[in-house]
Amino acid sequence: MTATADTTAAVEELDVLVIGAGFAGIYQLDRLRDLGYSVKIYEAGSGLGGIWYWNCYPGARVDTEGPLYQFSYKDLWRDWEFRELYPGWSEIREYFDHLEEKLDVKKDIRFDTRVTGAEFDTERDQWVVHTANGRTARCTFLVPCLGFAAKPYVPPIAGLESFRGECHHTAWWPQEGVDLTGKRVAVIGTGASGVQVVQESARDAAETTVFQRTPVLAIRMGQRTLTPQDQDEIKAGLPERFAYRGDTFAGFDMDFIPRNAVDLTPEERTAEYERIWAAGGFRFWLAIFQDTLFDPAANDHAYAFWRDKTRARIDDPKVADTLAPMEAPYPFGVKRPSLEQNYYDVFNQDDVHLVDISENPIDTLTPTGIRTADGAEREFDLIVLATGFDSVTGGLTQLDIRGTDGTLLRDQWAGGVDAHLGIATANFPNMLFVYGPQSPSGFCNGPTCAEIQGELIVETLDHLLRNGHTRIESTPEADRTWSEHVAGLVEPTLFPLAKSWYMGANIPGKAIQSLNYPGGLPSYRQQFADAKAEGYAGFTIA
Ligand code: N01
Repeated sequence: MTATADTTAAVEELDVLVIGAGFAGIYQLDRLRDLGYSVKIYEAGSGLGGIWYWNCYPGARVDTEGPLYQFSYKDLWRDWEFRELYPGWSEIREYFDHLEEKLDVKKDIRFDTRVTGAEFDTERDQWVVHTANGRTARCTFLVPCLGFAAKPYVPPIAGLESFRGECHHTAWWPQEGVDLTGKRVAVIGTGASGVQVVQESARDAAETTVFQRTPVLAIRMGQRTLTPQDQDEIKAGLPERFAYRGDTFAGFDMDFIPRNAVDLTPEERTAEYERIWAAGGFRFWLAIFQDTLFDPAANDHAYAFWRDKTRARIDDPKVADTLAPMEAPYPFGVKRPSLEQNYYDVFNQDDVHLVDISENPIDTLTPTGIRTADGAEREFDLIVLATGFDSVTGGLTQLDIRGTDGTLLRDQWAGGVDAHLGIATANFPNMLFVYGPQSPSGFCNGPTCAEIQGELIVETLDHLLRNGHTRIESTPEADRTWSEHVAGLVEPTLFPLAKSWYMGANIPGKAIQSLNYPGGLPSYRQQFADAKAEGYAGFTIA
């Protein structure tokens, strides 16, 4: 990308520079501005929304119920209604317009301003931050709010450059959109993004071919348009649901059933499965029996229920074997189970084809299409790379951020992340990241985390600035202890058994570790509160 030089300003001096104008960044800007600090957001995109600015591919839609996918503070929810239970990206962008109307944030955001790097000035205890358009800022505190999916992953597929049709990664989708009508579309990747594109493509395109390496275990969304009566009920219940979401594992209004699947009779178990399945959404994942993500036997029960529900919708047994095999391809729920509306049904259409690339890998892209190892060549007009992200850490490590000893953050973390409380790392003082590595981030509903973890960071910054502190840095010991704590929490779970982005295993060569805090939001809040009560234990403050 070429950046237009921004030569309008001299060096901008700030208390806090926030990177990213998604939920987390907007919360930081608004709260810190209220407290009287000088703060700005630098945002690479041209509009608000963060992930919802970049991810505008066909079918992009949130997997959280809309009413819970919004801020609870400042009564911003009182005059906002999502039209669908699971809103699509354009409706979510309307929500960000609503935030602008209420909070007037844009005046303190520099759009089209991609941060490229930063170094710490130890003389003045300031970050010196650089952007692609030639701007420089000096700030006491740097607060990256990059989200966990800020660095798209494009696998090294042979011949990628030779393809002469259109080819887009889902997270670099053209803002003006791409009309699928009448096209021959290939979708590579079947995570949440792939599932959503396939559903749209199956409706609009002439032919859709899905290249699947590992089956996604997608669950029933239960999408619906919300009626005026729904809206009234939602409004009435929201304060309670907002209050509850901070006490749940993942920041939703649901939590695990405090019973073990293995202790129940088959009839009791099935009755519960049917109940949560019918309710839809993430309930068949985050409101399931508490042993599901720990005990292989419990997990097998959940998988068998999912498999039977799913296979019943697929006409061709061979296709069913690829999409929903009799044996679990990995434990249920340890790769993210996307929500689907008609994903499995579309494979019954004559114009939707499935290629199992675990058996028959992609050999190369050609100028006109894709050749697989069996020699078959298929022609396409559009190839969609739904191949995911260098998640959680990639957004930070792609920047040239240098610590006090000159080390780049990506080099410091090359062998794995150590980040005290998931907000800071030694050698990089005054940089506190929201929704970052080793915090609840990818395991937590975004707006919940932006508010709850975000407020903990706002309080920390306010404490420092109000008391004239100019420097905070986590100690290497505290970073290591937190990492060991995270590793200890994930070890008894089934998460390490799948090659997922949760474990960094989707990127060749990336260190394998839990990138999110697996202890749940309440435990995370408690640990933060304990550290704070002990005068920010694990940090040196000057
Ligand atoms: O990415 P993914 P995503 N050759 O990493 C395949 C959030 N999100 O963008 O499983 C062929 O899940 C890869 O195969 P495998 C959500 O948290 C939310 O879909 O590694 N295929 C996989 O199928 C989600 O979890 C929403 O074998 C290759 C796919 O690409 C996260 O973002 C919507 C390959 C990547 O799946 C990421 O989702 C979208 C290769 N070389 C995203 N490399 C909603 O809320 C990778 N793949 C709705």
